[in-house]
Amino acid sequence: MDVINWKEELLPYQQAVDEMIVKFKSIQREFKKKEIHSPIEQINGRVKTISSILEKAAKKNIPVSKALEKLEDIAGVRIICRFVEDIDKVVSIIKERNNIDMQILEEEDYITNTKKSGYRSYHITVKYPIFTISGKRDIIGEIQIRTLAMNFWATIEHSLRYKYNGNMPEELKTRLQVCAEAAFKLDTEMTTIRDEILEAQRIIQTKNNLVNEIINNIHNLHFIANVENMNEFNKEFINLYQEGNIEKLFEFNRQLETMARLYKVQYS
Ligand code: 0O2
Repeated sequence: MDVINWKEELLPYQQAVDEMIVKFKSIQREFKKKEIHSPIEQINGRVKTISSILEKAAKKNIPVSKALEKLEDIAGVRIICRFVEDIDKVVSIIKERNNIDMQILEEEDYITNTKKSGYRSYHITVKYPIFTISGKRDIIGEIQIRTLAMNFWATIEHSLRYKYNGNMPEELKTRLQVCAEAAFKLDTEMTTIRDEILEAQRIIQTKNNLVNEIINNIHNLHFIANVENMNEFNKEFINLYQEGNIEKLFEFNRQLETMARLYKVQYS
């Protein structure tokens, strides 16, 4: 059997993970910029470790030489959502891209069909094309979509599963199943105060965007238009910010925009 050059073989998987992360982060950024609730809360990705590949191949009776070809989650991206309903939105977003920049091969809904362990998550197996210096390659990867609560449970259960290496005591399994139900109950309860949470999120986002605009305007007026009394504006901004009155901040920004128009400052 040829020696596998793992470092080289895993490189395209890393590229696929990196590219997918960039794409999902862009979607998240777009929602935030438009001050719309983003169904994507966090994005993580990883290439399976060599020991985890070997372990899974052994578990599934796959020869090591076929592991890269047969295992479908070597490239893995995880999308974490705030609410259970957000999972459907993320799934729709991915489906819209089907046959455009990725191809959906399989879907597994472990939310409706909860695993015996208590595991909940939505899995989408995709074929993702990448372009390397040797040409085009299709990488098979798995996108896992779950809520913060589901992720909390899965992370804890995963480490315990690892600790017991397939021999988890029955009592612990049962307790974990109870915890999984409690996590799902938390998700359901959170949904009932969803509007309240979304409103809080929107206020924070509006304020963040406004502060960025003000800083940008002050920066442009000072460094591009060389407007002199910007120190005064800066102080006024800090005072208004500390006062915490968003309406006054909006008014202040309008003044800056009027000045910028006067000086015909180019926005960056
Ligand atoms: P890692 O370290 O996260 O990559 P399976 O035969 O069920 O193990 P298969 O056939 O590839 O795996 O399909 P499936 O069910 O889609 O599972 C793939 C991944 O889902 C797992 O990868 C886990 O990440 C996650 N997963 C599935 N079931 C469970 C579970 O009961 N508990 C936890 N915590 N995660 C689960 P790996 O390779 O097991 O692990």
